[in-house]
Amino acid sequence: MEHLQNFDSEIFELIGEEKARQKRNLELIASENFVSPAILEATGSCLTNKYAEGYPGRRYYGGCEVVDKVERLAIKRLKELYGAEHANVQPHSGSQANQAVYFAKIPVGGAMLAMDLSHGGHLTHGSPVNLSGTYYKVGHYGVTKHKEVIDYDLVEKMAQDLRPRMIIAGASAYPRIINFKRFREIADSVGALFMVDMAHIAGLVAAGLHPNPVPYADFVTSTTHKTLRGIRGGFVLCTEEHAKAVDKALFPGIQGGPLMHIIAAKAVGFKEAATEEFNKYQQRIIDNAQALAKALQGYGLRLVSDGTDTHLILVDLNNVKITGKEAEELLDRIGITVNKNTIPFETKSPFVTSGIRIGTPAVTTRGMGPDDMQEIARFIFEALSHKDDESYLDKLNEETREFSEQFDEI
Ligand code: DSN
Repeated sequence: MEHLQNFDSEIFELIGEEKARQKRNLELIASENFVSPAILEATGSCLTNKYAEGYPGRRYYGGCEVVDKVERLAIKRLKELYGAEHANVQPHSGSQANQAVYFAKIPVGGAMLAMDLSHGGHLTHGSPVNLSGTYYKVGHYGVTKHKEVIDYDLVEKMAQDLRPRMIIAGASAYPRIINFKRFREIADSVGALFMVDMAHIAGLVAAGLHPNPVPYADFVTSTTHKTLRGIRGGFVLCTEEHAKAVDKALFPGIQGGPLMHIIAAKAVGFKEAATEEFNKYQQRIIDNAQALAKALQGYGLRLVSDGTDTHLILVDLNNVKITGKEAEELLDRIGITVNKNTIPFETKSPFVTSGIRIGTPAVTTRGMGPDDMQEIARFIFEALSHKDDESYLDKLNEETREFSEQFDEI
């Protein structure tokens, strides 16, 4: 980065500072990961210079013959990865992928049924503070009180009452496998369209470790950067029947020019995700999450739904008398990064919360395995139990630094 260093030492130094932070800390945010050097190189390429509004072969600018090939390759790889009929690789984010599907298919004032944010859903699934909750009439389902798994009977009942235009499955803090077949049956029973937002589990799905929603859903949206370990961005998959409507809703509906350097980097990520090595990596993510879940339970911590089938764990902190906000700050203090998270039937505000969400994709990318999860669980438990003991926290901070140094640089 010599040009950057020479021209803008302030930004150069801040990038260095962030790199050191990423290397120093134990990154347990379930939605974060570290991309490969090949993906970083594609992102930093000259493709950023090109405007290409439109789609391959149908652009509003000249000079698109090369970026057309890039986008076609990304589309081909993505369709093959998930067995989809149609793919749009232009969404700048998961939010915009979702918005494009809504804009294509739900008239303003129409109804959608989606998972409640505090039960693990997502802001863009009809939260009142999001565009989706402002433009549409929204019903929210959740998890059962006892087992804390999706209440499919409730989904069915709400679908019959609400008669939504679209039912949405997918979550950002749900540790269990989602039954897409059941959702499809419910959608069919009320004549609703069915969308799955698989952002969190896209890597697990690509590796065959979580059921693929594509055979069941009319639309599948995703980000590219969580378990999938690609560049930051989004995509939409759909059946041929809805292809034109989705493409039109994305551009010119809600976005302008596609980010061609990002689309190239997405294509590299899809190539990585089609390898046997990637499948093994995804299995390690799950093994690590399950090892960490067991170890945390061994320390008496309560996990929502009693464990995990995926890459993430939701810890209910009520029985250790600490809020999610305090736990997030405390763990930051010892070099462990997590996020506070609401839990089902939450009683605290989203700024405080009763839980933390923990994910294993990033630490798995750095080469950590199930034995290392025992150590991470110990760090977490000891921090939570010594929250007012500054010298103990200093000691833990030193221990996590030494621990982190043993693993791959990112
Ligand atoms: N921000 C993402 C997450 O952390 O799950 C969802 O958009």
